[in-house]
Amino acid sequence: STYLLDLNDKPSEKCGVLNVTKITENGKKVRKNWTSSWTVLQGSSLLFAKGQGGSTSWFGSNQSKPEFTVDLRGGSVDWASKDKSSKKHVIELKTRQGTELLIQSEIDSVINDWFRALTETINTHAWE
Ligand code: I3S
Repeated sequence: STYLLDLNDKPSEKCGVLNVTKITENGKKVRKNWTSSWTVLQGSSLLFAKGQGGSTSWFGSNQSKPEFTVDLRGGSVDWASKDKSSKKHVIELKTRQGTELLIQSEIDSVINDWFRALTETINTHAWE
C-alpha cells in the first residue's frame, strides 16, 4: 500500500511481505520451508512473522509476535547463486551466528529495495 511505501523511504525502518526460508541454522543445513512472512527491518534486526490468513499484522499489536529475529550485525548479504534456488530474485543472507536465509519476492523492485536496505544496514552496523 502507499502507507507502507512511505514508511519504506527510511532504510532502517522497512517492512513488507517476502518469501523466506532458512537453509542453514547454527552452521548446519536445514530443509527448505518457503513461507510468506511479514518482514520488518528495525535498526540492525530483521524480524519475521508468518502472514495470518492472508492479512499482515504488526509486531506492536497483540495479535502477533515475531516468529524469528535475525541480528544483521556482522552478517553478509548477496544475490543467491542459481544452485541455491530455482526462484528468481533471491537474496542470500548470512548471519554471524551461522544462520543462512533465502529471501525472495516475485516483484523485482521490491527485492531490489530490500537488497539495498539490508546492504546499507549491514554496512552501517558492521563494526558493532
Ligand atoms: O534446494 P531444493 O531442495 O531444490 O529446494 C526445493 C525444495 O525445498 C522443495 O521442497 P521439498 O523438496 O522439500 O518438497 C521446495 O518446494 C522448493 O521450493 C525448493 O526449491 P526452490 O528452488 O524453490 O528454492
